[in-house]
Amino acid sequence: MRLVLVLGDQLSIDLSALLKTDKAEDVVVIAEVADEACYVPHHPKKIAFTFSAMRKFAQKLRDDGWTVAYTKLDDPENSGSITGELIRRAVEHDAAGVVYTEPGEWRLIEALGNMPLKTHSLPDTRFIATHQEFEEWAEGRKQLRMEYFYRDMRRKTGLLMDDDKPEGGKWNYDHDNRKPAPDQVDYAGPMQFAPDKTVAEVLALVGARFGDNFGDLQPFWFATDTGQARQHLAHWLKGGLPKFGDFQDAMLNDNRFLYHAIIGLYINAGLLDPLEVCQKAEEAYRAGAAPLNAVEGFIRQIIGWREYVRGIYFREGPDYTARNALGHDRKLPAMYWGGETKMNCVAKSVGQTKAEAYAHHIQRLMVTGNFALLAGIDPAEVHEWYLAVYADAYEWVEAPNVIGMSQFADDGIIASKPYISSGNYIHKMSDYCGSCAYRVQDKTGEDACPFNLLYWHFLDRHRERFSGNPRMGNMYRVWDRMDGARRETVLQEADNFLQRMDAGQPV
Ligand code: FAD
Ligand code: DLZ
Ligand code: SF4
Repeated sequence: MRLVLVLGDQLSIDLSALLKTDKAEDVVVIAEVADEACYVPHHPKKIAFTFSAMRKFAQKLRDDGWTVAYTKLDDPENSGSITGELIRRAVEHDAAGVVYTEPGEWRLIEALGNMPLKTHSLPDTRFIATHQEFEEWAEGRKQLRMEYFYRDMRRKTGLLMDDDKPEGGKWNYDHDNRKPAPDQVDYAGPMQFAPDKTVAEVLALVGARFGDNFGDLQPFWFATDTGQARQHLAHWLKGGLPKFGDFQDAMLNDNRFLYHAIIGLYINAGLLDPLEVCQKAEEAYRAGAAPLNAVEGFIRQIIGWREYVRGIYFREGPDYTARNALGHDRKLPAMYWGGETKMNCVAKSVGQTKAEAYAHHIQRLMVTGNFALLAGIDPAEVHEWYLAVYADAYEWVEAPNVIGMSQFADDGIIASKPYISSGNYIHKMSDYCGSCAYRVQDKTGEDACPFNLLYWHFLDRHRERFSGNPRMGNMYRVWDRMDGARRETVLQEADNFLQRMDAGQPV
């Protein structure tokens, strides 16, 4: 007999390791371990979601006839690591070896590869593109533009295709999307599930062990099995998808979810299959229940961006998370962990992250990510923060988004220019600025929006690297045309702001 490892983000009944082994002979190993729960200080909701879904998946496997060796976190025999548990179970069951599906993180790939047991690693077939397909696509290209990769994924899956042409004649309908924040949101938000007995037990454990981690454990309402996740998906397809594209980039003080799907955590943990999700969205379009701009935009996020960032993570190798092309070395300020800040956009984005283990893409990119980049925060600290605080965060997807897209620390593999903006963009896309202590209109002075000051500070300190970038020339021309004394004031005020922040003063 062999052991079959199932990790906390591999909770799929069609996982390659389960398909290639034998339920009559082999033993599934699922383990709650301190190493995985503590390698970053995960949000308590994320840990509770993971353990609850693991326990329910183990029960589903047992119901399906598998033998499961499940280790709970508080099991006195728990060795504390995935490899430790495999070794312990191998002795217990006299196993000939371990079969597993490739993990989504180099750290674990290396640890499993170095175990003193016979191992057999299988590809993770829950993705649309194989590693080889991504490599072949990337080979020889000067720039790895997601858009072209996405078109290949459309052709491969047949999603939104009209024979060999894109549905509606265009591959991308983004110019119809991304409207400013709406006055009213006519979708009630994600479906919420009351904790059942399994979840309640996990909540007690997580509250006792991880109650001091950043993040609110209660109220806990995530789906924790595939049936619930599918119910939530159906609810969102009906109520959220039709306006998903329109308000994808909008942000509101009083609405944490807008029309977003809140399914990243379910897909990444294995509760929902990405292709199934996209097919359901396409069905909604074909039935006339959602417009093409919404459905195309949504499908692009999943078969485009999600697959593309995974390709980059595995192509770039284990050192990717240590990259720091811009040489940023400032410490992550306390406001990211809930410390006081006068910047309403940051307070709201961090506040909802603390409450929900969730913020949507533009909050992650253009508020917390933008601020960290403008302020010159060490990308490794930024990366650890994102990996810890979001329920959907696993390194293969988080690192390219943070190190690459958001912090430009990979020197432009993902982003052709840094995602930076002054307060103006946040003002346009949200209602945050109206209730902020700073004034978004002010470019200098005591009340000036810090994004306005830091924006020029960033451009000025990275002039050598970016002034030749054709997409940034305009920004430098505006800066250079500014009166010299005014430029001095901006830089001085930005420095003062950073000094106050570094000294731990609320800014
Ligand atoms: P929606 O906005 O409704 O989008 C639907 C789905 O599209 C998502 O669930 C996700 O599966 C996929 N998707 C959309 N954008 C991306 C993207 N850029 N990369 C990969 N998949 C995408 N996503 C994660 O899954 N895990 C992360 O740890 C993560 N960290 C991020 C960090 C930063 C700095 C940024 C800018 C983005 C990050 N993203 C991450 C991408 C994106 O923000 C989330 O996938 C999304 O906010 C999840 O919420 P949702 O399910 O409501 O998504
Ligand atoms: C995120 C997470 C947590 C909090 N705990 C566990 C765990 O105890 N056992 C486990 O198998 N997986 C856990 N996970 C998910 C893993 O961290 C994830 O499989 C790796 O990071 C690879 O993506
Ligand atoms: Fe954020 Fe500046 Fe607007 Fe305040 S004024 S909410 S700091 S963008």
